[in-house]
Amino acid sequence: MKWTQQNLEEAERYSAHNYHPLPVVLARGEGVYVWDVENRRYLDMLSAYSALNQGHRHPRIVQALRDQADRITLTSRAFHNDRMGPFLHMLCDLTGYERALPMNTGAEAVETAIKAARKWGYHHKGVHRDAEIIVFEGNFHGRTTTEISFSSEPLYREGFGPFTPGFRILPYGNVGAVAAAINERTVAVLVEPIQGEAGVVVPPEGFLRSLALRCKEHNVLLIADEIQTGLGRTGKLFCSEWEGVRPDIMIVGKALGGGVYPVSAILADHHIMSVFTPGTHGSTFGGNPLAAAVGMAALSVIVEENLAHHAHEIGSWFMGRLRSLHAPAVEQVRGRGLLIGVVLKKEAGPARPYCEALMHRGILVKETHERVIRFAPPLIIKHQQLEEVLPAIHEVLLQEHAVPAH
Ligand code: IF1
Repeated sequence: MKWTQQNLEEAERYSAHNYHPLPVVLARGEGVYVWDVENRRYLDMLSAYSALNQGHRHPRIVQALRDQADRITLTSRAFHNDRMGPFLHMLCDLTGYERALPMNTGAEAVETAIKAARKWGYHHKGVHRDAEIIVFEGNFHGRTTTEISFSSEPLYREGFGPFTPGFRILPYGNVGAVAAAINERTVAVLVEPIQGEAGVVVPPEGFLRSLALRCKEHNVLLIADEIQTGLGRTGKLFCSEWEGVRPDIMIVGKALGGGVYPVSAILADHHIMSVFTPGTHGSTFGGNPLAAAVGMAALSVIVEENLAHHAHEIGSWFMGRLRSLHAPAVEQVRGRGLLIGVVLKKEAGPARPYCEALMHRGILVKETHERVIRFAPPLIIKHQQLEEVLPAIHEVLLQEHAVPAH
């Protein structure tokens, strides 16, 4: 316990307290497993919120990182580098978009999509001023000042104003509300195909499809934030595919960096992407050769190991098993592929103590929105590895964790 304790105290003493992590200090990772400083092993069922779809330290991704580190790592966009072109080529071929704009974090990619949509609105749609973007209650698109401007979560906003105007927040899953809200200044609808942070909220069947139709009808861009749901997580390369939808702008991040480096991008066709001309947007690190080399390896692994299909198969099976536990504390098991939320009943108390109990049994998960336990293991996970932890999950869900009222 000595190392754990020392580390927790150090973090407590020196870090900004903007997180409430589980009290586990990780020192090593491989595949679906991580080890703490006391060398205890855990199954990682969070995967850094889907940034580790390919698992920890995937050999091909780490090799790409090493090889590129031995050549050149950063050039800035003042010069070309020999990795960015091949990376964006691969990304476009794989996704069917004409252009890609590389950034680093998810938050930056969302910002990029917002800027693209606004400029498209002014230059192509003929909106004169005050472009509007429709977003949804419960959304999570990042932490920049603009992104929290349209968050419906007071905790993310309080004390951080003034905010960026130009956003309308509508109920998630309600296309009628969108149709009614679209006006001559509406340039885009920004949507998560499944809301991760809100508690793995799956919208009603047909929502995305009708949304895409409404957007087309009114010449409004559909922007899908697939930072968390993309790259195989929900059983398709992109979650939008489940509804046969091709968004006008696709936002990717997290697993695009293969768990070793931040890599994000927006994808769109030329008629949209062409709003960006030299000097209008950029980033010191976006498209750097190290990121590009890692991005290519990350994509290859997803494709060649057939991770999307695997996530679908194993995810459906695992969700079925979770449901068949019939744990009295559980209200609902929902999700798609390997993005799964176990919603607890009110009387079962908050999800946090369940996560702590799972941690003590060698399973790492994190609560989201009080009452939801999110299960999102790396997509490389095997049937047998999930089978092994089911009894422990069952045991924890059957236990009494509710804090007694006093
Ligand atoms: C944190 C949650 C997940 C995202 C979507 C953009 C971003 C995210 C759909 C921004 C990031 C993260 C951020 C992380 C926790 C995590 C999260 F719990 F907050 F909600 F995944 F579910 N769009 N999500 O999910 O990407 O700038 O972080 O690269 O601690 O805030 P980023």
